[in-house]
Amino acid sequence: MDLNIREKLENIVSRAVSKLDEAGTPEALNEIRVSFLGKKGELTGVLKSMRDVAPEDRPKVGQLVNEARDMLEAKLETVRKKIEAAVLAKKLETEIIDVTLPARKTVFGHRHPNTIALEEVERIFTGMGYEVVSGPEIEYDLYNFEKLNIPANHPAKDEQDTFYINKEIVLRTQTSPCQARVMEQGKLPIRMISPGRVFRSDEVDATHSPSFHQIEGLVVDKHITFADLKGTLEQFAKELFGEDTRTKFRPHHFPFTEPSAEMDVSCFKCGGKGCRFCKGEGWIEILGCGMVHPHVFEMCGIDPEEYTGFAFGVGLERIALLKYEIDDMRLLYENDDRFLKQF
Ligand code: 2NM
Repeated sequence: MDLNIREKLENIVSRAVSKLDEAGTPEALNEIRVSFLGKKGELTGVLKSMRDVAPEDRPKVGQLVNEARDMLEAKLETVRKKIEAAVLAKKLETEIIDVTLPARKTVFGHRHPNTIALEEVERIFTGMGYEVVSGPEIEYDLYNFEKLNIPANHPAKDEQDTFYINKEIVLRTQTSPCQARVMEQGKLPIRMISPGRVFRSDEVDATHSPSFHQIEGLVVDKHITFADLKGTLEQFAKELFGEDTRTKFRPHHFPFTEPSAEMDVSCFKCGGKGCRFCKGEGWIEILGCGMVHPHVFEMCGIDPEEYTGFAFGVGLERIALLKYEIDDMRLLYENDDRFLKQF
């Protein structure tokens, strides 16, 4: 029998064992396995060289190779278990969780004062059977001005006041274009409010912002009168500012209504006696309103001989500032958590 082979096998096994004793990772282990037992491994090489062994020696040599392979496989298994145990021990040590640590508090946000005021106004009007309708913030000049009886040379259309996208398209300066769209659809009667963002080319100060919010209302039906307007807006004021609130209508001008008025409410701080809050007036200006102009009806496809209606517009920020006694509109947009969480 070829003694060389026995020696060769012993050498292979002893080198493999000492390498395995040093292996520390599953990857190193695999590398060693491949280099000895793989297709091109050393032990496999010995097996392949069996053709050169004399036939009578082959059983013995075969047995030796098998023994060597069994030994290596057993050793591999032992080392694999050792490495796995070490990896697990390391994980348990580094990924420790201290279940006694206090939990992180969940911080709940809450509604913005604008949103609280908006939902209050929506609640009042939906309670009276109004629908809430929204429309595009980027509008055609046609809907923002023309159909609302604001002609080409009107000062409201000045580039100083209105953001123009191009000659025909503007950032809406009011939400009434949304109402012109509803009137045009021709489904009557109409009872709607349209809240939403509007844009005017204003400098930022305590009472102005280039982007703010309006809620406009519109009622169209047969036999709607100024008495309906007064009754509705008086009820709105009472629900918003308290049962004892009184209202006052002063004549005004809007292009889209005739007659037009502004509505004041008695100061809900002093009850009308005059205080710092109402600047000694006893009254606070709250909204604009009026009977829809016959020309607006005509341009929106409604017969002004058959139908009448009233409309109004109120600034959302104005309501929020009044209701929560905030003296600077900018506070509403700064999103300082310490400010917002007071409401
Ligand atoms: C206001 C004041 C008065 C108004 C008019 C219309 C429409 F579409 F019917 F013509 N919507 N809103 C209106 C009327 C708005 O804001 C101060």
